[in-house]
Amino acid sequence: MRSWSAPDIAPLPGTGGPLRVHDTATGRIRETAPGPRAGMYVCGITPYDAAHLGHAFTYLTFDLVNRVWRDAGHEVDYVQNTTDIDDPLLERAQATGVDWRDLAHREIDVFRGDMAALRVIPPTSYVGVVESVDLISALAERIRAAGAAYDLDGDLYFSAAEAPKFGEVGGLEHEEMLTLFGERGGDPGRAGKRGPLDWLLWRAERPGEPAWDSPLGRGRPGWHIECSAIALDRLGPGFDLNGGGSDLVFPHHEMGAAETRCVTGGPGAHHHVHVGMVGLDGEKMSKSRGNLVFVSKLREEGVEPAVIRTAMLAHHYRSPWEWTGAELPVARARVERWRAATARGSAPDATPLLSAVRAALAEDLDSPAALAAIDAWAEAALTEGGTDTGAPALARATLDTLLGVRL
Ligand code: 5CA
Ligand code: ZN
Repeated sequence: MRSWSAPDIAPLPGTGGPLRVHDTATGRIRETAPGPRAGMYVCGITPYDAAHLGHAFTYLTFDLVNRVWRDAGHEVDYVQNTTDIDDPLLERAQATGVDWRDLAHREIDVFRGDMAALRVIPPTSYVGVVESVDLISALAERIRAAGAAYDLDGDLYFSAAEAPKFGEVGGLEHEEMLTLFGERGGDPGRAGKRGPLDWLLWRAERPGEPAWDSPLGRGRPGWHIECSAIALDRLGPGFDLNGGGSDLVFPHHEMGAAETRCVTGGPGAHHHVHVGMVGLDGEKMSKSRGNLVFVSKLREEGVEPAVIRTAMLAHHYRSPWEWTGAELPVARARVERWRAATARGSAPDATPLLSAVRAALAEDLDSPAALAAIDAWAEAALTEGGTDTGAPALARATLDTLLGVRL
């Protein structure tokens, strides 16, 4: 489906170094080693409500990955899905008396507007589930042919016992998996399953639910298989990085990796990267909890996207944090100070600043350290002045190109 409009990206002198980033599967910060084309898959929204700040934090994180890779000279194949058919979408559509397709289209449009405003580089492939039903059912069919799936009253389940490296992404204990599976869209208690962690690949048609014809019968895809199918189709086996919020470590990315391993022998991605949850009032910000701060609402209230972006970049992507609203005036003051510093005719040499920002981001996307380097440069520019007439433009380009903050 249509992606969103791309921000223009100013060129920077020289190139950045390789990106090192935390990998959930090994628990370590490891160097990414893409070829000329880096491949990244990021789990997209389920479009039944507008994008909240938690979503935005996740997409900003992978936007940094994108920018750091590009700065290091790679082209980036960036694939993102959107879950435009799933239980929560159907439930919301029914509850509000809206056609599920209209609801999805409307919310995807708001999301596109938010992402473009935040200067998030768009995916090269933005892919809906509805348009991918054939390739998803084809993967389910391959899994069945491999002997890893079984039928339960017309539904097709992956048998977790047939996943030789189950646990390779999250490294969780069985009990913990069971709890999370129940909390996050799974059905550990369904009667007739061979094992409680077995998951749905294909759901046979139910009265009143949308369904598509497939070699598995009429029905619709389960959740995890949409992402393994789209990633395999667009990026092939063995791509560089798979990402999403930390709520997706289990079951979503574990089960997706098992599906991919079943048909390719490998887990799909070389790196599994997860973003800490943004909360409000001590709870994860989530559509089902309803404790949301919407990006679109902040924009309507006149909050500058550069300020929203700066407020988020003040947090390291792996730390969970709480949105209190107090971030906004702090970020606004910061942006104003950077503006004042870069509005001068001359300033201290910004070449060391560019190196410092590159180094901070290349070491596990340390955006707070990058912002601190900019603060220090701006402080020097405003208090001591400087004689480098190219420095203000270079500092602006550094912020724009590497951090996506256009002053
Ligand atoms: N459509 C699925 C992924 S295939 C999904 O999880 N959709 S979502 O709309 O619930 O979330 C979209 C993305 O935002 C996911 O990567 C999710 O992990 C991330 N996310 C959701 N809530 C938060 C939050 N509070 N903080 C940070 N990231 C979040
Ligand atoms: Zn996903």
